[in-house]
Amino acid sequence: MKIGIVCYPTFGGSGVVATELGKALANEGHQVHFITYSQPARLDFFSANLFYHEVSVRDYPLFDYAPYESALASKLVDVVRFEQLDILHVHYAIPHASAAFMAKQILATYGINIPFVTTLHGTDITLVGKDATYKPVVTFSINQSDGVTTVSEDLKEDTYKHFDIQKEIKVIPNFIDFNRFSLQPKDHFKKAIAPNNERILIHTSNFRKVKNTPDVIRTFQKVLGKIPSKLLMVGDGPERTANEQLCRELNISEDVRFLGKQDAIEEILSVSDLFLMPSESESFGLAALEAMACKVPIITTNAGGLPELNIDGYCGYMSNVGDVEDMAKNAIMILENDDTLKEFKEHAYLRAQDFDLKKVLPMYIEYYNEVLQFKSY
Ligand code: GMT
Repeated sequence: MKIGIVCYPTFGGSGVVATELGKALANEGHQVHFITYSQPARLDFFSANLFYHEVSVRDYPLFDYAPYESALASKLVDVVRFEQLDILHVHYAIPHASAAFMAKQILATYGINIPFVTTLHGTDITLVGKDATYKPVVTFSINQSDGVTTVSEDLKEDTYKHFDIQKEIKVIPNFIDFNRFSLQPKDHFKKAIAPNNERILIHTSNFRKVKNTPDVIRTFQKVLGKIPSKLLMVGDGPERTANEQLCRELNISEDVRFLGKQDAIEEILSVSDLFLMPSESESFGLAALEAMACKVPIITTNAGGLPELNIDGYCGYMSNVGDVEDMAKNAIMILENDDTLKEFKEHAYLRAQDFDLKKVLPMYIEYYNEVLQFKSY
């Protein structure tokens, strides 16, 4: 198959899923064309089946807001025509689904029928999409998609609840590539962070409000009161400065390290004992799955699709959003005893295997074939 993938090429979860999916499809012999405004973060190598087409938006004095959606639609028309793509797969509804719809209409005037699949990742529905500013366009372009997937049952239900959707939605969960994410021997690194063999807690995110990062710090403070430990805060974003300030106010800065954006996240996860994800909303929780693949148990909220990943009392624990007391109590329960920690680590790894790339990739390929079978103008 020749597949065009549109995504946000950043460190965000939707971009990671799109890029890893494209790479895996290319490994299977499919030809994959990424169409976006800059090289996706994890697409920094050569592969015979991978192509990248940059969407550039012309700067023009008349534009207060550069029309990216039109530039993307035009690029899609160009790439589909000249590379003879079979299918487009757009990740994140805004503005990718509507750009794909426009491209599809234009291509029909050339006698080309290109189906497009839209994958909804979370905030394109739960936060941004629901906003009246975008809702009619999001609703329309989901309904016009030839196929629609969500990354959890919860997101599927949310989409039906908040939008007037006539389309059947298919759930295909996030996945993990164990070739990259697995426990690695990084003892020297562990020693540098925790010289006295302290437990290492970790949070990775883009530090947006929805990630509820102050609760990471408050939970850690309570754990620190009982168990010698260190906290790694990985990533960057709008809340980071306030988080650093909070650590100073709580007088725990010495035990918290803000590492900023990191490429080799699997190496940092490999030295960690517990992952904290106190999100207000989370459609799946890819960062938690990455941790589990590296044998790191997870403390999460029960928001959104997290109960579809986390198994309470097995590979971690779940608490209500904001219940720092409960999260700290559960964290201590896992961390205070070596045997318990070991058991949770093994369970985290076993649970992650349910989302192995090898199991999820065929679901996408099967879905593309289904969509191609029923393609319509
Ligand atoms: O979590 C983020 O802030 C990034 C966001 C995105 O859209 O890139 O991630 C969303 O998609 C991921 C991949 O499908 C999911 O694993 C995340 O749970 C989801 N984030 C939220 O729902 C907040």
